[in-house]
Amino acid sequence: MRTVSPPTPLHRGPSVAPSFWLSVALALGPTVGPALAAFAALHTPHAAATTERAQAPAKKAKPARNGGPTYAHHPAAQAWGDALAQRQGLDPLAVRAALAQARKLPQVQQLVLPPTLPTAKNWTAYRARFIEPVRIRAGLAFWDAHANLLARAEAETGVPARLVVGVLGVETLYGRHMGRWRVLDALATLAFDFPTQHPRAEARQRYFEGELGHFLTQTLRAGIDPSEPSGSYAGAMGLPQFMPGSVAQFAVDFDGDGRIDLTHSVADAIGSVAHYFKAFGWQPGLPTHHAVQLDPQRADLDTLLTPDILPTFSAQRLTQLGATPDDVHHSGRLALIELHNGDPTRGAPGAQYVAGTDNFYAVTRYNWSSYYALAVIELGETIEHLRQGKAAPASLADSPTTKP
Ligand SMILES: [Ca+2]
Repeated sequence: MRTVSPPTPLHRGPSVAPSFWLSVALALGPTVGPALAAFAALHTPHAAATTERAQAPAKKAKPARNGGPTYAHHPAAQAWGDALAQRQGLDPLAVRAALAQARKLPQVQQLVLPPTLPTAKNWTAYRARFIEPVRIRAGLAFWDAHANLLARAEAETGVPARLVVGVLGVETLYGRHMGRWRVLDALATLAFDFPTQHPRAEARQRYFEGELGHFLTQTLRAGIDPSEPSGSYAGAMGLPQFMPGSVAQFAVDFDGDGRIDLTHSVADAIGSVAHYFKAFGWQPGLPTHHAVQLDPQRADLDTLLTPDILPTFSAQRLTQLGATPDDVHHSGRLALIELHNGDPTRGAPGAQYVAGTDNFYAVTRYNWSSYYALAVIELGETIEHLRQGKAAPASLADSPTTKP
C-alpha cells in the first residue's frame, strides 16, 4: 500500500511490509503490534521510585502447542548461540540451554507471510476497531490512574500524554492483550526457520536473529528464564509491544527500580513510549496533521502521493498541487496522507486525505502505517477531550473526498 511504505527502513517493528501490518491488524485485532517489551539489566538508576503495576497481570506464556522440534540439536542454532555468548559475554551453556528449550512454531511461520489475497484498505473500518467505547473507557481509567506518570513523561520528553495513551490503547488495550506466544519460540523460529517463500526472507531472518540475540542477552543478564516471557507471534512484548532491539535502544526505567520491565511496570511502559517518540524527533507543539481540501479537478495525485508519508511539500506547494491544508501558513513540510475506504470499483466511498506533518511521520516510526498512526492520534485525542469534559472531536478525515 503506497500510503504506508516508508522511504527508508528505519527500524522497529517486526518489519514485515507495512501493508502487511495493516492487514494483520485488521485480521487479528490490536494485539499484534510492532514492538516488544523485555526485562533488561539497567545502567541508569532513575530518581523517583513509584513502582506501579499493570492492572492485568501478565499471563503465562502459551506453551508451544503444535510446536515442532526444539533447537537442541540444530547445529546452525547452536553455533549461532555460541557466537552470541562470546560476543555478549554470556555463559555459552546458558545460551545453549535456552535454545534447547526453544521450539519451532509452524503457526508463526504462517503468520509472518504476506496475505495471499490483497485486502482493500478501509480507514473507516480500521478506525472503528480502535475508536470505540470499550477502549475509550479503558483509556479514561488508565489516564486517571496514571495521570502523574503521564504528566512527568510529558514534562521530560515533550511528548503529550494523549499520544502515549493512544499508543498503549491501540497496542494492547492498556495491557489486556500483550500476546500469548512464547517469545523464545517465536523469535527462534523466525531466526532459524524463517519461511523461505517470504519475498524478503533473507533480510527478515537476519532481523529476527538480531532480535533473538537482544532477547537472550536481556533475559539472561537479568536472571530471567528466557522461556517465561510471552508476547506477539513476532516477539513484541509488554504494554507498548516493544521488540527486544527497541528495548535495548529506547526503553527507560521510569520507576527507578533498577530494571526495565515493560510488562509489569506501567511507569516503565509510559516512560519508554514517550522516550521512543522523543528519539524519533517528536516536536512539542507541532500538530500531527491538518485537514486538507482536495480539488478533484486539478489535484495532481501522482505527484502528491509519490513521497508517501514522508513530509516533502510546503503548504504552498501542496496548495499549488491541488490539496489545500487548513493551515496554509504551516511552516514545515507536509505529506498528503491517503486513506482508502474499501474498493471504489465495488461502490465503496472514495479515499480521504489529511496533510501529515513531521510529527505524523514520527508517530509512524512506531508502526509503519498511516492508518495505525491516525488511529493512535485520534484515540488519544478522543480520550483527552472526554477527560476535559468536551465532546469527542470529529475525525479530521471525516469528510470523504472522492478521488477525481
Ligand atoms: Ca523499572
